[in-house]
Amino acid sequence: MAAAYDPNNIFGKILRGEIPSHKVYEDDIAFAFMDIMPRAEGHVLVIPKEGARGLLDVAPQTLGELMKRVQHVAKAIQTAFSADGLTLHQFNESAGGQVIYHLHFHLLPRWDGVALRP
Ligand code: DGP
Repeated sequence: MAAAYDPNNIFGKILRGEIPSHKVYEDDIAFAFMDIMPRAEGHVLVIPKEGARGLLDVAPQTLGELMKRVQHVAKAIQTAFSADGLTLHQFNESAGGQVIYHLHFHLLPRWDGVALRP
């Protein structure tokens, strides 16, 4: 069973403005910013303002609203970076590859024949 949400995680600090980020979108539900270790040009993270650890504990209504923002930001970055496609990643718990324990979606613009960076 997953641990409780800890607001002291890095993305919680970004939401509170305690550490800087390159913001690309914000409203009452979501915040989007550039990934500090981009696996592709234009790699963006979209997070809820709600304190959720991962996919399993976020409120379903928040998740629905959040996915509308994911789609909105995806369209914007696909256009801005003239991408041929887009990959969406979302990790849960260390076994699932999660490092920062605040729910987030990775939006990765993709180009034909171009692999993700390691
Ligand atoms: P994961 O939890 O495995 O989805 O990976 C966390 C991602 O967060 C990883 O791609 C790097 C990114 N990241 C970690 N620390 C910071 C930070 O301080 N600022 C930003 N913008 N991104 C970060």
